[in-house]
Amino acid sequence: MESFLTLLLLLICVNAIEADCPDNWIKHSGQCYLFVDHTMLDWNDALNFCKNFESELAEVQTSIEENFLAQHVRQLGKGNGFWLGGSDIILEGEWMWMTSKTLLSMGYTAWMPGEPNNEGNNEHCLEIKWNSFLWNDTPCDQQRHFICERESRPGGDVVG
Ligand code: MAN
Ligand code: CA
Repeated sequence: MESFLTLLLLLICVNAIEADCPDNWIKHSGQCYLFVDHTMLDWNDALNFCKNFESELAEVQTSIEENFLAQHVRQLGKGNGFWLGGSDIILEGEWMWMTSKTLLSMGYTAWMPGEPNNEGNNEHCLEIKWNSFLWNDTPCDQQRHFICERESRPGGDVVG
């Protein structure tokens, strides 16, 4: 009985330490990610969805993060891309991560060859393609899956 209680206590503690992402979010490198693949929204609605969960559309800083996203996008996309938090809506051709307000040109990028091409002069939002995992600019009013991202908060969502 005593060892059972010890084990129970241990499990509760471990849970409290690890449960720093909400249920159904995936933890990676100190961040929490939600891959929304059950519905599709336009870019603005997707951003608002993320904000409702104290998160933002995902911003990609490194090839490690890109590879992590790619793994999940490949499994979940089934023919549709996912919105990321990049846009050139303010100034054509100047791609910006809209939450951190950093220029993509200052950091890591993974554009598909030939992108961004601003097809029809109307492509101002950034999707990660489901099959190549690379980036394309596409009209912001299209419907896509999307990826929300927030910092993980140690002990912040304690379930234990
Ligand atoms: C489609 C769209 C465009 C993209 C081209 C690439 O037309 O997805 O955004 O640039 O394909 O061929
Ligand atoms: Ca394009």
